[in-house]
Amino acid sequence: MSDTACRSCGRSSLRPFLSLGKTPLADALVSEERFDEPEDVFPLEVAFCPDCSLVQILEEVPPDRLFVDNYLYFSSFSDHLLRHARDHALGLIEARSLDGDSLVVELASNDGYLLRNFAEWGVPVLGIDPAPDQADAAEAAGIPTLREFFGVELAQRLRAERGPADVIIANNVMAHVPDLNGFVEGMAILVADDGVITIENPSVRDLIAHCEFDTIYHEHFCYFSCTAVDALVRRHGLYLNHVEHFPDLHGGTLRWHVGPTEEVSDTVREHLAAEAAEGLTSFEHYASFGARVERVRSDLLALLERLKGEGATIAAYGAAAKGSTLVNYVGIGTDLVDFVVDRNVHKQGKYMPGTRLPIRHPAALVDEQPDYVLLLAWNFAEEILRQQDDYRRTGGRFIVPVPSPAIL
Ligand code: DWN
Repeated sequence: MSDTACRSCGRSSLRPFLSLGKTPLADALVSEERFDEPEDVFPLEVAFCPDCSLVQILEEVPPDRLFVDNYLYFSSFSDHLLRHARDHALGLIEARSLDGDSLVVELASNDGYLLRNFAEWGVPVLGIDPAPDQADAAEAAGIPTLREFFGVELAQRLRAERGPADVIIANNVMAHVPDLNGFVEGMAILVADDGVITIENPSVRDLIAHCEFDTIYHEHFCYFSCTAVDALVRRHGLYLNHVEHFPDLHGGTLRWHVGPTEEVSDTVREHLAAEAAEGLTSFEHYASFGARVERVRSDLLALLERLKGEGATIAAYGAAAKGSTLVNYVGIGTDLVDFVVDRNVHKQGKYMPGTRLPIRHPAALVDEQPDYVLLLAWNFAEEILRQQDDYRRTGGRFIVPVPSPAIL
């Protein structure tokens, strides 16, 4: 039992079920100049709240440390994600009859990858993102962006200055905020009475089912089920009215449609019932997860060591935050993996946190033709394997680490 209060309901009955040790910050890639400098590490321990079913980490790294200083994640480096965002935007424009008199606000709008779809249709938008480089990129694309963290104060100011938002979009951000109730209260303040809030995050049900432990890192304070989201939003006078599941995005993502009016659809009841039936509302469901994670670690290490022992050369693909959790928890250094490739130009030339794997351009795979490539960005496997057809046609083979290590 931990005396830490639950980020949602505030009760102090959290039950830890997994520890990934002390790890560096997943997106804190290391520059050449700082290669030899020690980096801060923080405990990475996950707990379950038996009172509201929220899964969450116990450590709290300050958000400006996580998302402002040298934050290198840009959404626009995935074609799959860009298509997903466009479908979402066009669907909302039609379903909500959005037009020049509407207002769409995105929380954690990154480089404008999503809002630009609304702007192209003449729908007024506002991005909110404290990461300066991403906000600069959004502004350069014509997306007005406030460089702030979202919460009650900003919501009140925006509602007073610009009026209510017809649509609030919060993709991959609600898991990233330590003050979870302040964030949701802010959305309740800003959303129009007939408006909608769409919230997207990876599903903790998929995380446990597919052993996606590498998606656990300090940026992700919380790991959501529909059960936990339903309790959370109702605390702020909002209702979980509809749920969409995207099994192929980020290892399994849920999109929750939330609003000030109770119009609960069957999709919500179905997901709540399935989560209860599968055990997501009880500690026992999570209690065995640690042993499964340990099995992936030992199996993956054994596979890489065997291949290396046979004289194979191994690289990796995707300097992802999840990749950082994986290589540091499993212990994958340059003794096993020569380099990591990544399309994000801001990451190339840097090193992975902790194990210091060098990050290069994807062309290195064809140039150097390693025998194997460990796919750290497994959530984009289809897109990346298609893109790396040349490497594979000349005999290169990919290894996926989860749900269990396998050579494709
Ligand atoms: O919640 C978060 C998720 C949504 O994105 C953020 N906190 C941080 C980030 O997590 P991540 O870094 O694990 O996300 P990705 O998008 O799975 O990372 C994929 C990495 O692979 C990126 O660095 C981009 C790169 N990539 C690539 O090199 N070639 C991606 C694709 C699709 C490609 O074709």
